[in-house]
Amino acid sequence: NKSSFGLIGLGVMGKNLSLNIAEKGHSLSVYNRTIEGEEKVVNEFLELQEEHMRINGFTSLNNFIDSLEHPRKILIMIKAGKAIDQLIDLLTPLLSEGDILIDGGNSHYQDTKRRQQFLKEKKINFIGLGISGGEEGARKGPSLMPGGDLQSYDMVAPVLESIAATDIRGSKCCSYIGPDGSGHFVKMVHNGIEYGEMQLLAEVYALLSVSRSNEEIKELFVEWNSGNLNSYLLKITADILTAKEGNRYVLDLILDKAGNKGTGSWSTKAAFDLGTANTMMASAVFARYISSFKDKRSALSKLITGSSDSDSNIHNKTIKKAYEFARIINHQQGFQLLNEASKLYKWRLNLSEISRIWTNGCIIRSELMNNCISYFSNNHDLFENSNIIETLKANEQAIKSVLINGLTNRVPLDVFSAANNYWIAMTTERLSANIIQAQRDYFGAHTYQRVDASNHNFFHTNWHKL
Ligand code: NBP
Repeated sequence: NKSSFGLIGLGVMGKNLSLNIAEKGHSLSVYNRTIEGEEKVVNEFLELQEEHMRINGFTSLNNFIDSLEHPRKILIMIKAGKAIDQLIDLLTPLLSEGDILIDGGNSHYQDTKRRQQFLKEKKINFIGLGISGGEEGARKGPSLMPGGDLQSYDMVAPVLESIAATDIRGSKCCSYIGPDGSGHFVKMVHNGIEYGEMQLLAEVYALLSVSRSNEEIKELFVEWNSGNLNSYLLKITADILTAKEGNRYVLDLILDKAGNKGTGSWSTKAAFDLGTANTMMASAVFARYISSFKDKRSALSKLITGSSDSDSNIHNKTIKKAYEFARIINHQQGFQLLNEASKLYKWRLNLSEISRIWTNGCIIRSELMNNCISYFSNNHDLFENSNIIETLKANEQAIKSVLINGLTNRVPLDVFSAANNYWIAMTTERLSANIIQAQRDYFGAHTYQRVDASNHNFFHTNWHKL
């Protein structure tokens, strides 16, 4: 009896996805590499199997491959990067024409495209699958973003759709994204938006903790979460705030150095390549880097003596409005990056459908994401929606107050500032870029366009002669 599906890599994600797949009634073969004859990983995993599940474990790649029905459908859940190429090299001689490999790791979309082309020559199909939801999502229902050849997707859709989260209308949070690396690109931008959302909450916490207790902040977050600001990240941050070990907050025991696995900087680099202004995710990435300079920060902090000003008079409502404002900007920028990539790579991304599969199972699920389904059914840009513009206009004063409060209290507000600057610039008809153009022309004869010329010609001024 051959298995209908295979999974390689029994790490955190692989184990939970395997249990999820088997629970949905699919027969499954699993494989994990064995280092120095140690078969513990596979054996320990098989003990987690429940009675009704049909999982077979393997420590030999040959036996694993032989155990699968044709065409083989194999989900790879190992560390992204070189390990994937090494595994593909081991797998290709064992596979047959028409087999389908699915990479569920956080691989770079350009690597996915390269691997698809390489495997296509061998008549093996390759799907780049973005997965969000972490450990819990993997077990109970993740959000899935598959990209590659549509016919191959159709063949694995019954398994992928059966394990995905369900949205409020009962549809699965798994949808064909588009060709080549589009699934991994969309997952990467998901993470970029996630960086912005997380940093915003960290900044709200920093500002509020000037004058409020963790309990008070939690109460506020719980209240916000019952309305239109509802989100998974807000909910877990509320939980985190009051978690204690003995009589100490866990938060106070955690070193203030933020880690990262690179997807935020990949998104930001993609924004540079595509010429989009993803200032919030970029600021969030840099804020993490700055936090990691702990020793330098500690040393320099000793040089700042004397009491700085402080102002604890900021209203809860003001912070709430500023937070609402900045979240909209973060989403506007994130979807804009998707839209630009879609145009350049001809992916025909459906932003409304992407919003829908991000409404459950994933880390950035929220009420705002729910609303994005309808916002993007007619438009490609949140700024084209009049309700969005009205909300941003109505909250502009609040973000200004929040930034002033941050300056007064010496609290860095990287992403709030980025959100505000972007909005101000985007709603300003004439910016100071005329100076930039003049400087470029002065030192490098780079030329500039003129406001008094009706055509789009470029002009040069001999600045030294004026
Ligand atoms: P883990 O670190 O828990 O597991 C990594 C797995 O990769 C283990 O099974 C490990 O085998 C295997 N592996 C490595 Br490392 N190098 C290998 C190689 N050269 N050949 C074969 N197998 C190799 O990672 P995870 O959190 O399960 O993440 C797996 C993938 O899913 C990553 O790409 C990650 O970015 C992505 N992802 C993670 C999350 C999350 O929330 N954790 C969410 C979404 C996507 P071993 O047991 O022998 O070391």
